[in-house]
Amino acid sequence: MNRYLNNKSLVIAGAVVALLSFSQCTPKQSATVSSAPNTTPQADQSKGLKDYFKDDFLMGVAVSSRSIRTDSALILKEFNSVTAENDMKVGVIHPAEDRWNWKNADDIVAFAERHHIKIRGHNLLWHKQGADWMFTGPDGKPASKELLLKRLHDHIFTVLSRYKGKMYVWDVVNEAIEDGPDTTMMYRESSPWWKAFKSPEFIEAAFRYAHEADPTAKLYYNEFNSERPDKREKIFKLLKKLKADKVPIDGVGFQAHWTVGRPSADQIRKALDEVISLGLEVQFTELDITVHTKPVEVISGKAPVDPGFTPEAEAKQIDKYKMVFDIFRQYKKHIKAVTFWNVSDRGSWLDSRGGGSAGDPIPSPAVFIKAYPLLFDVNNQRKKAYWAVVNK
Ligand code: 9MR
Repeated sequence: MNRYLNNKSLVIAGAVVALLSFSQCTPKQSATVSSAPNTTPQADQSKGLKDYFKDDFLMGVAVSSRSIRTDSALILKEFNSVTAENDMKVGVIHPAEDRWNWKNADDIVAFAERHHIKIRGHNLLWHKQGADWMFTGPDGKPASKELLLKRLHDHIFTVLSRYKGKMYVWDVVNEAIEDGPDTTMMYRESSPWWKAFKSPEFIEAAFRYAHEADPTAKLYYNEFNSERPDKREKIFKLLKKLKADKVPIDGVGFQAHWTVGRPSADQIRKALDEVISLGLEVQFTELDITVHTKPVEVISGKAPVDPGFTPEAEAKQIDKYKMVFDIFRQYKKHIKAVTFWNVSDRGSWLDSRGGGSAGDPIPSPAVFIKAYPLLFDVNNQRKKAYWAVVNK
């Protein structure tokens, strides 16, 4: 009886939430938001994603020092792994040679430890959100390779020593492959790291330093658009080279910034098969599936049209999420974790990019179009896509 009452009140609560969000939307959005409640009465409300997938892989989420406070109930109920969305990146944590911003990163680590949640380290070398000071020598000229390697070494040793044994994985190098379709353009040559080295030496060095600093952490190469055949080919080449050079790499992070339109199941499987053939493990490290297939078009002088979370978009997103989790389950032996990039549709990094995904052109001037890419809605409630994912 009690159970019936609980479920019934949840349905009513869901309907109230849906009504409230309906009334808060802009007219364009309100006309298209699905009025169906987000909760499924038959579901076991005591379980979260981490419980549904406990025999398969860890379920993770990108957090900030703010979201571990504001969204802690949802995080603790649903997830058993966290990644700092920004707070451990080189430029954020180490903004000057002699200055370290540990506070936010420490808070996230303490939160995770307190609640027995695992922590992915993100990241140790990236062309973005890096530390500009690393690239300038004491004489004001570009730093030499030797100085850059020393700084990279010292950075990695300081961070990994502080968090030794606390991170189960580090994204050591992020996005070093050129995103464009030309397969002869292998590396991201616009990166300050490439410009300084003109070879992948810095990539190998970062892995070796990380392994020395914390031999217990698994070390990953992390990349986006990894399933697109031309980029997949380039990533595979890099991975083969790292393995041949005996670089201590354990796994590959597929960022999985996807849309309802891409990638196809076949593309995901092929990319997974290649990585696995090299004896590497896999994580999906930054999963989100925007409901837009491309960023919204900006026509000068006209306000951009936000299509909103239409029933059609919702249906496509449900299908896509179901498809990708079916694949994840099939490959569970090799997949160690699936991490969502942001907590809920209330705030996604994609919203300020015109609703498009990673690698898509960002509309200029910036356009705010909600991407609705996650399993929880703007009120932190489970979406229908959530149930499609957990109900096999
Ligand atoms: O989500 C992050 C966003 O808040 C930052 O502004 C952005 C800076 O480029 O980085 C985002 O996270 C990125 C991640 O660290 C690496 N893969 C791509 C993610 C989205 O850009």
